[in-house]
Amino acid sequence: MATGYLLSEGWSFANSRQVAGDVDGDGLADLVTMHRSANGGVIVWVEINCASGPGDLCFELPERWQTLPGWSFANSRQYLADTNGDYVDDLVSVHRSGDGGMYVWRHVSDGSTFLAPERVQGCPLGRGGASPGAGSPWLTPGVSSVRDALGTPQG
Ligand SMILES: [Ca+2]
Ligand SMILES: [Ca+2]
Repeated sequence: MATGYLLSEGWSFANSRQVAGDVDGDGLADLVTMHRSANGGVIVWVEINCASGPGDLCFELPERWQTLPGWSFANSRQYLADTNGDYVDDLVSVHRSGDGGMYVWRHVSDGSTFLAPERVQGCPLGRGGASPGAGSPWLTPGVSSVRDALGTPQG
């Protein structure tokens, strides 16, 4: 269970973003909060859905699932998607690079934490207006779409 929630982390609306998805694989949508760290970087918190049935609304106290000390809150955006086909949503980040391009990362959920971010896609500087597609210079060689880069659900 998380400790120091609100007090030590100083949660604020302006310095946080939320997304919802099933990150522990129980079929219920959980809340994931990306929060700007006071020391720079981003901290990822998860509130597990503990609803017991239809009409019940329950979220556990936030737990810190990941600390990303070198990441910029202002220069990144996060989404949830199952990138490896295990029916558990993973965190997907798009982060601006130092040269103005951007990279797509995935942070696979193991059901109780997000594993170390893995870069799956690079979108270099100077491609503004281009549409990623098969053969696009946006994509890693051998990858025909962003969906392929992130993984296609199995089974
Ligand atoms: Ca869940
Ligand atoms: Ca997954």
